[in-house]
Amino acid sequence: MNAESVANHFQVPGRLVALQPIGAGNVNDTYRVIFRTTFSEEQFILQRINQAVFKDPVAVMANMKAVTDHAHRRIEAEADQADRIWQLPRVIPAKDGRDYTVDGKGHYWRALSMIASSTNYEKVNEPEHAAEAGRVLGYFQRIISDFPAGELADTLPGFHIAPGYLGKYDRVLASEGAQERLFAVSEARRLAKFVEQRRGFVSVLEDAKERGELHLRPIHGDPKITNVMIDDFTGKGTAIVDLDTVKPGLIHYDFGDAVRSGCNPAGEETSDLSEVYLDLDLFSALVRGYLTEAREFLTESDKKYLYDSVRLIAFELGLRFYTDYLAGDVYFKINYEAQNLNRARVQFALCESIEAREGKMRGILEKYC
Ligand code: GN1
Ligand code: MG
Repeated sequence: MNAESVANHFQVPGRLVALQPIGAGNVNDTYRVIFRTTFSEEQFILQRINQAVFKDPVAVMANMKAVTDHAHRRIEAEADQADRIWQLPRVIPAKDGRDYTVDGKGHYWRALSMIASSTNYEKVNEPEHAAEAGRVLGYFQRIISDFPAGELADTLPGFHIAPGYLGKYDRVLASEGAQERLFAVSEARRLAKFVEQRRGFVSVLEDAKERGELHLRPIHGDPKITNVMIDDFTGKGTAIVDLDTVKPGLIHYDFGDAVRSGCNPAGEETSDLSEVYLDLDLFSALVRGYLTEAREFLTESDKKYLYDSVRLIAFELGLRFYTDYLAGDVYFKINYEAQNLNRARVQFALCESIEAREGKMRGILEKYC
């Protein structure tokens, strides 16, 4: 079934006017849909859930519904004291009352409300943007921090468990296809060395979790800069979107991901490695914004691991891209040959830059914690 006919399955008044694919996202297929009645227009987001990644789409939608219902109540309760109008996508029910619809081929689709008058950006160049990205993540984590993580399904087993990604890498590396790529591409061999030098630190967060220093909480899972919506009128952050990775995890996965994405002015897709670095002004601003909200729920041990989370998540994402390149691009969508290798090069260059700035980054964290 095509997206046009699926769009009619949801509880939206009016008739379909337009349906436009939105290129963003490395995993799901996303469309912006416009419906009109005689007097009004309604726009919403329609997504086909990638079932190669999300094996249990019903559980993904149950997590999303439970967390957004909770968060919407908190947003309402605090609205009078807030310095802005916070938004968060709402799951639009299908006409049969479910939170998704299934097409004739067994594909799962969902509809989500749009965030009004706002824009997301691929890159960050101004500290104020980075501060808003930090603030938006801290706010989201804060309003879901009292939601019991145990009630959420683990919809992506192994997600952000770095030692698991290393195990997967080792298995892929041994395959014939991977060996052929390594033999043919010198840059691929260079990245293999980069990974070898960092094996030791890959379990830093999982070890702390094992020791009971860090605890599972509800997290966003994917707070990269393109998922942060900036209000077109005020320039302030107004929402975080892309909620299909909301599940139990360490808040560090989120913090690390927000920083690796929001403090590298070159973005994820550049091919010029000389542009890639961790910008300390952006970092300082992001940390300031994040802690405005997060100070309330962070423990002393949480704070201890913030730097490590940044280094680790940049490394981990590089490793995930690199592994996917070696495996023949089976997970992340690509638009050109060797795109996943290039994405890995960017994250590893960023990781090196983070390592070189460890002292300064720890200093900034101490100042704001
Ligand atoms: C994927 O689909 P998208 O673009 O929101 C990935 C994230 C990565 C991100 C990097 C479920 O997110 O973990 O950080 O690409 N999502 C999943 O751009 O693997
Ligand atoms: Mg995502």
